Amino acid sequence: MNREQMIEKVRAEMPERRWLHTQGVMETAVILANRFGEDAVRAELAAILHDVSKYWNVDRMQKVIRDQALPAELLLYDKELWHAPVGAWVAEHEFGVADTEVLDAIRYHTSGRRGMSKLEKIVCLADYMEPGREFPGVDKIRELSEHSLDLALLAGFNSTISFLLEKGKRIFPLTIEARNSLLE
Ligand code: DGI
Ligand code: FE
Ligand code: FE
Repeated sequence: MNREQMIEKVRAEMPERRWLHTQGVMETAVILANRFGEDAVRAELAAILHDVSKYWNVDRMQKVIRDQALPAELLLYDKELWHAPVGAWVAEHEFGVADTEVLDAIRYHTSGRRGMSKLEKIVCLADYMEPGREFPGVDKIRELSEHSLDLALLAGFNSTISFLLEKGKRIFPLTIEARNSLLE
């Protein structure tokens, strides 16, 4: 599948506003890749696909998690986390993506994890700070991203963790590990 076909197929999976978000993540991921010395084509590919299953219903995501033996622990945490590993599976099996690092960038774009690759960090950070994003602290994240991928991403995880604490929600262990790992 070529880039244009992929874009059309992803676009058909989501409402227009999510497609606008995806385009913002694509542009931002390319800028960050060029800034921090990563392959912009792979960063853009991961960005195109990162939210491909965001609008799947819960049953459909649960089925992929169970049938494809994705980590069952996910089912104990917020369902907002599920579209990332499910998306990686879809990217591989429905879009023919074979690059495991691109697949991991999709898989960990929401939760993060310990010892993230540069490509994983870029996609995760682009998702936080694309031009359409508005939340308290996003401008600080954009500012930090001018110089430091790690400090900007750390600020992103801090903001998510604070948000989850405020809402009284559980925090997926990989997110805690991602934050600790950036602090080390
Ligand atoms: O899919 P997007 O909206 O573009 O962004 P995302 O994939 O980063 O999803 C973020 C949502 O996931 C955000 O509303 C917070 C929620 N979430 C729930 N539990 C956790 C979590 N995010 C992280 N990083 N860790 C969690 O434990
Ligand atoms: Fe997402
Ligand atoms: Fe996203």
